[in-house]
Amino acid sequence: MYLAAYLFLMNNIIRSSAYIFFFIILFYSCSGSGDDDTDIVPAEPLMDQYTKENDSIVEFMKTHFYNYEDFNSLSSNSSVELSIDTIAGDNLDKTPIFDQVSTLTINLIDENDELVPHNMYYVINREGSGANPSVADSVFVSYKGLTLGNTSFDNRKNPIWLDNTSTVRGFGEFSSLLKRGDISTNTNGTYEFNNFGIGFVIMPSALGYYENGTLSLSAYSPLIFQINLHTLNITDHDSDGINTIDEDLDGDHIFINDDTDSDNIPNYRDRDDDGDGILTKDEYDVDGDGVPDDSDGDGIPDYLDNDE
Ligand SMILES: [Ca+2]
Ligand SMILES: [Ca+2]
Ligand SMILES: [Ca+2]
Ligand SMILES: [Ca+2]
Repeated sequence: MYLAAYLFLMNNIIRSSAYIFFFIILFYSCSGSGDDDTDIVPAEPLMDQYTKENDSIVEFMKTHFYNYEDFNSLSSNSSVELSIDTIAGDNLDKTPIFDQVSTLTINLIDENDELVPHNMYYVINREGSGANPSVADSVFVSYKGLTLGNTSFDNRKNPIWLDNTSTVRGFGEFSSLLKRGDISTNTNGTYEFNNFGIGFVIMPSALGYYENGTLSLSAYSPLIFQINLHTLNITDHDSDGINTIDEDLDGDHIFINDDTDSDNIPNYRDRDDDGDGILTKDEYDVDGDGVPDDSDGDGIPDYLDNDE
């Protein structure tokens, strides 16, 4: 399975009835082999599912260790592949993952519009040397995806570009905690990355694929991703002069729910954000002082104001 291709279904399903509609269409079109008796099983309630999964993640972290000793001797231009095993037998003296992780909490909204904080647990083995990507940026990454049962469901040894707005939520959130590496060019013209960020994260399924199982992944699987963040690209998806991260007006890290002119094109894809017929790039900062213009002084910048 290819992570980027799976898009952002999880966020959409929880957030937007419009996208629930979209997903149902997709579901029917995928299963459309003439079987009209197929029922759609409603997704599990988010709060119950989270509680259950968080318990198993915590239990997993207390009973397992990772190959942390291998990360002590990292060379600057390479990584070490994450491997996880049970604390037992010869490994009884190993430090459990539970004692080594930090926690990042992501707030999701459930089917009743209630806030359900979701913990992700992570280890950063090497911070990286440059800037962090945002959750809106594109990242050049190699990665490995594991289940708690130690099945590898997705694996990229050679780095590829992924758009953080299109990966599963937890992947983008965690990659934004890592920093990019330095690029050096060798005498033969090839280039390599040095001191890039390396780490892994363990997340509940609502930050992954939730009820969407695949051939290699069962529904409601908590996920483990090891990510090597080689470099990044700051994105402006609609080329309107405003970076995508700055088009998330409510700052919730979800980009499809900011739509100033309610034309069903979210701002990060909309070249005329307020729908007044003037392109955002032509009214954002006409005087070039680096501050968005506000002609009528009403506190709403012109590019979001259709009556300035
Ligand atoms: Ca938003
Ligand atoms: Ca825009
Ligand atoms: Ca406009
Ligand atoms: Ca305007």
